[in-house]
Amino acid sequence: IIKPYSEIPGLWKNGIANLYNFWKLDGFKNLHRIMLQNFNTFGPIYREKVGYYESVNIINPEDAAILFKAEGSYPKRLKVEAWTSYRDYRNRKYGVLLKNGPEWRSNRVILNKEVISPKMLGKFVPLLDEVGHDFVARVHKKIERSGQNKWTTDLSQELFKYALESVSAVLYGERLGLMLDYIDPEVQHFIDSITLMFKTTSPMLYIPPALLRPIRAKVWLDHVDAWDGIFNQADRCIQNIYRQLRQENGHTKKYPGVLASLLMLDKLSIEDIKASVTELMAGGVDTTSITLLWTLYELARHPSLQEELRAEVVSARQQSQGDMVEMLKKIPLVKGAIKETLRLHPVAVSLQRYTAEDIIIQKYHIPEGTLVQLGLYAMGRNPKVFYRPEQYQPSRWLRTESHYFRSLSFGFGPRQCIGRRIAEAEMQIFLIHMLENFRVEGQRHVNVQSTFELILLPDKPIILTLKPL
Ligand code: HEM
Ligand code: 2DC
Repeated sequence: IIKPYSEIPGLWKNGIANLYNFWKLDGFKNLHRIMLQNFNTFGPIYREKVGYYESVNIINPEDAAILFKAEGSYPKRLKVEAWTSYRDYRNRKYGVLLKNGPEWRSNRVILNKEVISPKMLGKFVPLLDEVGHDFVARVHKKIERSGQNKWTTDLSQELFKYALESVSAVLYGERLGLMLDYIDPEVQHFIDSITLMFKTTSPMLYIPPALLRPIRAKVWLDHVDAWDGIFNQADRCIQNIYRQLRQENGHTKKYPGVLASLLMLDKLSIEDIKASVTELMAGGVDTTSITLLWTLYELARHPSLQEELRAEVVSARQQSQGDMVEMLKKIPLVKGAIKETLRLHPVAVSLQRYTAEDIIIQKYHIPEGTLVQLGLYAMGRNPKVFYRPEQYQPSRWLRTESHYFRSLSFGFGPRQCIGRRIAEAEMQIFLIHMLENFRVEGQRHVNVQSTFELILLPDKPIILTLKPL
């Protein structure tokens, strides 16, 4: 028996009252915990309306499968109005992140070949490996300078720089030089702008920018400043490559990076290229760096697991004799660790799609065009989905435990994270180098949780100690 849409449990009748309650619970920071609680109250499907944001929420992998099978040829996520409003306000084009429909698809197909195709890995890996080496050298120097044969610090700033250096190396085929002691204040401003951009986005998920802009609300003004900082720096990098390309006008053998490849390919307009490359550059900083920070945090808490990973890396190094692409095929446990980090500490609290056809989930009818969210954070911590979910266990991803629609940290299908291959290679290479050089230790009894600032972030600084092996 199929029940009608209107019978889905949940609080969806008064968006404004719900927004008020949400705000009282400090919901802007606790979205992931509120979702978890809602699943506990209402079961595996609930309907919700907060402010003007209305959705149906699901948690089971089997239901996720139904949702993604109904995403159609132009999969569409929740529209983040703060981001589109900024572009409309400044008259800038949308990149793949924000485009929809056939235009999204045609841009995405061209970008896929340059960014996410497995063929590109061979080009990216040497660039990323160099950044990994430089990071290790930098940590050794910090350890030496400390005079204590160890370095105790909050690594987040260092990881932001590592991530930006890595994604820039791939996009521009050039180094920014962020592993050096002096760092350009403009680049620091870019990094700070990304964090501010995410932070100011979350309130505007529930209160439309169209209301905030005319009253010159602080979040809107800060948000505009943040994107201005992002676009200014990206424009500088892009101009730089564009100029070089016109001067050289010949082809060097070296891989020139994603941007130059796209310009030479000449299939997308320059404005479209700029828009997407800016998104890639901005999307490539906080995401991977925070995931690496969480991974180091988990490895510090699990010393014997850390040794197991180190043994895997050492043996992979021997077997591949310096060929990094080969080496990346021999580290299943390191890959499991990254998946496990993202299960417990996902970047995205949810995945969403507007359904392209009517579907039935948990016996409820859901009409075409409904915004359905899979609670990724809640799913990762659900004992019905993952055996002993509270345990950090990379080996669960090697075993026969079912993986069916459980590994979704980068999303799913043609609209999944376009930075996925870059992110994975960058994170694997980072962990390889760190495990080969340092032992990571943490502070005892400090329990770090997530806070929602559009992406999920650690709610307090993570202090780690790095010791040379
Ligand atoms: C989209 C996660 C790193 C750029 C997404 C989505 C998720 C995600 C969940 C939405 C996918 C969907 O709706 O199915 C992550 C995680 C990362 C990461 C967990 C690292 C740990 C990156 C990096 C870049 C990037 C390094 C850039 C180089 C993007 C872009 C989109 C996206 C541009 C939108 C793609 C589209 O709409 O076609 N990411 N991401 N991400 N990500 Fe990532
Ligand atoms: C945030 O309720 C919670 O990868 C909302 O690299 C629903 C929602 C919609 C879109 C999601 C966002 C959440 C989290 C951050 C994501 C974003 C799509 C892409 C973005 C997942 C789950 C991210 C971090 C991109 C960012 C690119 C950058 C240029 C802004």
